[in-house]
Amino acid sequence: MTELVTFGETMLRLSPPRGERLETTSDLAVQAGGAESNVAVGAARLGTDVCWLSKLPDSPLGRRIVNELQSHGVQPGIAWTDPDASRLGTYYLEHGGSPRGTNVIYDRADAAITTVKPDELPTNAVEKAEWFHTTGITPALSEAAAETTTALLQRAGDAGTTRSFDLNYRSKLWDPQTARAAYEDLFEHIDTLFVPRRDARKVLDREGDAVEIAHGLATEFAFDTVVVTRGLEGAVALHDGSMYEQDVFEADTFDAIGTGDAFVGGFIAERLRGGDLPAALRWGSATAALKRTTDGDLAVTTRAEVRSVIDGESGINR
Ligand code: KDG
Repeated sequence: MTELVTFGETMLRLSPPRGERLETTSDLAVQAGGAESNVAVGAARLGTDVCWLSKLPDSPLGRRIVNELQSHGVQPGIAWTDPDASRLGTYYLEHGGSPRGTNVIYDRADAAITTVKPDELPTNAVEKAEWFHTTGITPALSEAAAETTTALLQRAGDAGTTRSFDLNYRSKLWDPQTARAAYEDLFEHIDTLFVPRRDARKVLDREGDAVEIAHGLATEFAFDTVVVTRGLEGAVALHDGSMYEQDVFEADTFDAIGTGDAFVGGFIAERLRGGDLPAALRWGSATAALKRTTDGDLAVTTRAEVRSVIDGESGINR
């Protein structure tokens, strides 16, 4: 039975090799990338039965995305569209290096998902699953995507499915005021909120440290669990009145994109296996550390590797 369902846009990620510029490169690595499918892959690789819902053009490009995600064990629940009437979103990623930042360029306007409707998706998967996850990127894509996000969260809630939401504010998609209003409308449907501390400050106008932010949000919106992530300073989680803290596991950062999604995938996978909050934070943090060591959006890892990180074992395996 499907344990976890995620919903959102997946794009083709096109990136030049490190040290090359988009302006001049003749090589682009082609990979699948999208916050909600990144979470799906992270959890599937750890043994969770996962279905990812999306809308894609029925073209070689749409099938390319599905093939890649399926290869990691994710079951697709796709509304396929006429490829002549819709398109696949793409994003370009140019890796940075001090003093030049990493640059993301979206080319996703009018992608197939911008016309998504709940009834063209296999929403019974959401009702039957134990957990439903989506992010604050999806409602930024279009009115239809925002309405579908609300409808799926409502259906999940009515069916008793646990619902989680990662704020994932993207400044290239909308402004903080519009995003905040949309997020706050969704909060009544959310059980577990993941929120990067910088987004809580910038978009939700929260002050104070991560612990104060978690308490403030849990009190105001009655979340069951609030996880505030702090980049390299680790994460805190408030659940049932108790606060838990988790450091990051050290890792050489090869590619940071997708780290937050890997954390969420590891966290949900462990909660679904019956792990408590501290265990879920450890699994999230260790999965995120492993993600940082590899190229691409996806946390291509195994349970054994995550366990080794948690147990402090690393080095050469022979
Ligand atoms: O969290 C990683 C995402 O930012 C990346 O996969 C692209 O989904 C993406 C987005 O909308 O930024």
